[in-house]
Amino acid sequence: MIILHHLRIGRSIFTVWQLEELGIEYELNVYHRDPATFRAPEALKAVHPLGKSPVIEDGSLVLSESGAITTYLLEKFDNDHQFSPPRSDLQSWANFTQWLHYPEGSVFAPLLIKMLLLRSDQVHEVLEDFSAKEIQLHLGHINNQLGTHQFILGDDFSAADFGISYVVSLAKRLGQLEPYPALEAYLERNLSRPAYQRAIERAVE
Ligand SMILES: N[C@@H](CCC(=O)N[C@@H](CS)C(=O)NCC(=O)O)C(=O)O
Repeated sequence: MIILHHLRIGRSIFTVWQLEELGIEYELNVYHRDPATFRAPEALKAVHPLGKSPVIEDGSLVLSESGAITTYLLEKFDNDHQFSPPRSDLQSWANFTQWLHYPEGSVFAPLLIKMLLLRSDQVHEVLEDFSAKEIQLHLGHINNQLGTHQFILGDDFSAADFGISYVVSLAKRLGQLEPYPALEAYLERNLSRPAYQRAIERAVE
């Protein structure tokens, strides 16, 4: 059985959501952040040397990185390609892969800089300027890709929506979503899915 090591609060709730969408049985190990430092507890280092979450175990496999975990779970459980195109449709698959890796690869870093700036009482002009421009670039790009569609790859939900929802939700938490009502609606559409609601019920005890 898949074991998910889930840290509250953080991006692994989006992995819980994926497991719920796939409808598979899984075990959930919940960890809490250190209240003083807001970092992961040492116990996560016993699971994986980085001590971060999400991490899944499947037998002898220990896998970190949310994008890799998504890919693995799709390969193993999405046999009828409900959540991703088959590799035989190479162009669609490549496009899907691009949107799967984009959130962690490009969008997260400027949001993280913004998050740290909000915690700082000093002025960091270079970082402010960089993060503001990059956040605008990436949220604009996601907004354009979405257009009038329901989900990031069109009108069907796909596994690319897990990571995109994560960075859009983080942008919302950082007060960056106001110029993008379509992204607000997109987030609401995703987070109101029954599988996400089940994930919240199970993971937030
Ligand atoms: N690129 C990794 C990032 C993993 C990561 O940084 N997870 C955060 C939770 S959102 C974490 O474990 N932070 C706790 C810490 O660094 O102490 C992924 O996509 O899984």
